[in-house]
Amino acid sequence: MKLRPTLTLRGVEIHKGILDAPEQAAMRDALSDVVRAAPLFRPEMRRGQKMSVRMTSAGRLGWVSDRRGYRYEPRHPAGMDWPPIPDCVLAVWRAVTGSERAPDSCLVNYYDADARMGLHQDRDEADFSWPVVSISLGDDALFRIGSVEKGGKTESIWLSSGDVAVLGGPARLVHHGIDRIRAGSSSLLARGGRINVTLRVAG
Ligand code: MD6
Ligand code: FE
Repeated sequence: MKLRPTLTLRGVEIHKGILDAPEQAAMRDALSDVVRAAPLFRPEMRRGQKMSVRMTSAGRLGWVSDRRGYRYEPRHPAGMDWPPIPDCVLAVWRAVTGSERAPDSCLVNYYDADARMGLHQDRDEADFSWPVVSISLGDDALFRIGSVEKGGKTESIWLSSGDVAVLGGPARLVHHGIDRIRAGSSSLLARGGRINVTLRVAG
């Protein structure tokens, strides 16, 4: 892993190309073990619409969404414990946060060619003084960043495989989302698509 000068967009710190190709492949393989232990599922939102992104988690707490709302749970909806967070993923958290405290939640999102994620804030965690660290693998994604307040101006940036984004400090609660994926832009994942991993101190 090489820490290079970061780029900052609306307070979000972006480390381009922090993972080289072998590191990306190792993380892909570690995440496929996570998915084998805790299968991807398509969460429902409060009104019953299904998200287009499929998800699972690793760590002590996993993020779930259903008609009862958004929250962290100690178990997968199918009942199993979440698997441990892979070491290669924890190493990225340590490198970009410098923190000794490990994250307790690792959300794994899988985007196929048509998946997207609407503008949202990450606000289901107990303590917003910890950053959220996000790792991109596979196809490029157009990441939109707005403000802490709803509405107003947004700016977008393409995230590529091996990039890491950090939402911390005054940017911890900015609105953000994924407008679209550039299908076929990466050959990292055999079936194509994109994986996004987000690390958090959740509870
Ligand atoms: C994604 N990312 O990149 C969606 N959340 O697929 C997020 O929702 C996100 O990138 C919190 C912090 C960083 C993120
Ligand atoms: Fe988010």
